[in-house]
Amino acid sequence: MTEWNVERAATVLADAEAGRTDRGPLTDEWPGLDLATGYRIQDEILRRKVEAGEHIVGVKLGLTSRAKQQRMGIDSPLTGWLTDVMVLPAGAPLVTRELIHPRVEPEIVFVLGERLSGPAVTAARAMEAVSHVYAGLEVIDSRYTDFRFSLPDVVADNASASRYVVGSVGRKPSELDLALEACLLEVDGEVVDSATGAAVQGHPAEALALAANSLARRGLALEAGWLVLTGGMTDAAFTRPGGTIAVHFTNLGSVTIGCE
Ligand code: OOG
Ligand code: MG
Repeated sequence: MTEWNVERAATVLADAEAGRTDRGPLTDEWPGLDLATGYRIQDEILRRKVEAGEHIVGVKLGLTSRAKQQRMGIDSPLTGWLTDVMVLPAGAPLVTRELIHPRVEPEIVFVLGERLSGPAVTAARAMEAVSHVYAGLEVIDSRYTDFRFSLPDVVADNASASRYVVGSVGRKPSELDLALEACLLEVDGEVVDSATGAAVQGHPAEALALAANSLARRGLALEAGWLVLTGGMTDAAFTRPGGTIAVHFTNLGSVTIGCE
């Protein structure tokens, strides 16, 4: 049997993404896969994408809310990379056949006005680095069958990152109480879930600080101009061709994805 290593795992996951096929979690075959190695696999997949011409545009957090942690059965937040090809422009359809089994979740999105580098970043310091806040919908598409994975698996798989849409209403952080900022998640015009920003680590700024501090442990920082998706506020909604998923925020406007 072939030995597992970072390169092989990166190839397997990159092939699954490119070929729109799901597979069992790496840890079924590689029980020794640990969190640090998971991040090395994530970084190797990113390195190959950048080599192929993609640009890093930011970072996503995952599993920052109880709703997400309970659904996925993992209680540790994690980070993944966002590149320019993952952007779904506002109004563009989500072509479900281009993906494996996409799900959509509402998120609060930060744009950084300055570099934010850990360790010891506090929520207050993190907010100082934010230039604008937006509504977002993230499309996650685990490369693992039925979204079944352990923490090192989902880290290796870039936190199931696939696509994201950013709303058109940008607010200065000082204009909002983000813990109280509410969202309604609608599927086909029906409200299926709701949350406030407090669902995300008590305040999305805590999630941003967590990302900065977690990256610092790998010698990395959040760069000026980057987007940060702070994590699903509610459970993710399933997509279907012909369906519509929308989120409506109190002050951040609405974002809609039509699926085909
Ligand atoms: C992992 C990615 C989680 C979030 O916002 O919590 C995530 C998954 O649920 O597949 O993006
Ligand atoms: Mg997410």
